[in-house]
Amino acid sequence: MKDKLLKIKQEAEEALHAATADLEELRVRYLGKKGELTAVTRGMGALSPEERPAIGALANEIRAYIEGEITRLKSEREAEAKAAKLRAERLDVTMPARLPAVGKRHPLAQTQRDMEDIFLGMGFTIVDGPEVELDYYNFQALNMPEGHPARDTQDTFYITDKILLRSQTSGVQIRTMEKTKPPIRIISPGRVYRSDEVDATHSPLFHQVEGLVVDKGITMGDLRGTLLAFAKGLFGSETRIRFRPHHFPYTEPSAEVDVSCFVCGGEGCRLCKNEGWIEVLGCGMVHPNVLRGCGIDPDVYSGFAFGIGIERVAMLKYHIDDMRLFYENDLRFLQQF
Ligand code: 2U9
Repeated sequence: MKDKLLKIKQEAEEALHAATADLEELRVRYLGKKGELTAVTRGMGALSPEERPAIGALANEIRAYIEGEITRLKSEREAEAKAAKLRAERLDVTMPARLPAVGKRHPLAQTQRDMEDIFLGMGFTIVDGPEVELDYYNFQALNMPEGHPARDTQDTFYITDKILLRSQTSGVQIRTMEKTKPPIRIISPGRVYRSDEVDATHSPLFHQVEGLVVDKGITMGDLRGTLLAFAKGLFGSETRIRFRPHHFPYTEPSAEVDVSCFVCGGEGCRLCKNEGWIEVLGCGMVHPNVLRGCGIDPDVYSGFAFGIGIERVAMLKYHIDDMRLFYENDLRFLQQF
């Protein structure tokens, strides 16, 4: 019986230490109720009382050995599996994070903000108004009665005879003058519409910033000072401006304003087409008819107004030669800003 036990131990030892050993199966095979060791110890009744203690002790020792080995091997395997899992799932927390895709402002929106900031700094307030406008606020109140030839240069889209898409933001200023007593110091940025064919410099929808100042004693000197400060703020502190006489029905006198070229400083280059000057805006002293129409006495008050195309400014600043790029939403264009 002793030989049998030692044989079991030897077999068990070999089986347990095989790399592929199924430990649970081996536990059942040797230690289970129907296991080999159990079968031997059951047969101990046939032994003589002298033999029994020694064989019993050996059987217990072998059982303990097998049990111990199974427990030890199991935890060894568990530890190995855990270590392998940790190795496989290794995470380098010091790696740089994947950056979220951050959007940025559209070049037109950025240009509009830059312009707004300059005027806000000079004490102007931003005023909004409707893009769908009455003929009265877009034309009539601006000294352009029905049939006035200047209406042709600002032809727009009509919803009815009397309702249209605004061709300039001036209606916002008219409404403000109707509602508020001077002093008035406002800008009205926003979308405007014209019935123009699309090309590199025209679009049926574009953007403007218009400005209006009305108070007692406002002169062209104030207009010039304001626009010079604006030009310096937008194009650099070395910028100069010049006025060229012009005509608008809503201002008198009227002027177009050029800035000295911010690329060559006035020497002449490709951007300014060797002129040294670049046209950027129109302006003038508010026409007395316009003031009167809003209930402001032109003998007491005077004012100046100006209009600036945002697309034109953005094209100059960013050296963009085709306006259509602003509206196509091609990321290869937009991501450059
Ligand atoms: C009121 C009175 C007068 C606004 C003005 C211009 C001159 C002008 C253009 C600039 C480029 C339009 O975007 S553009 O095509 N605008 O030249 N705008 S004076 O004059 C006003 C506005 C409101 C009550």
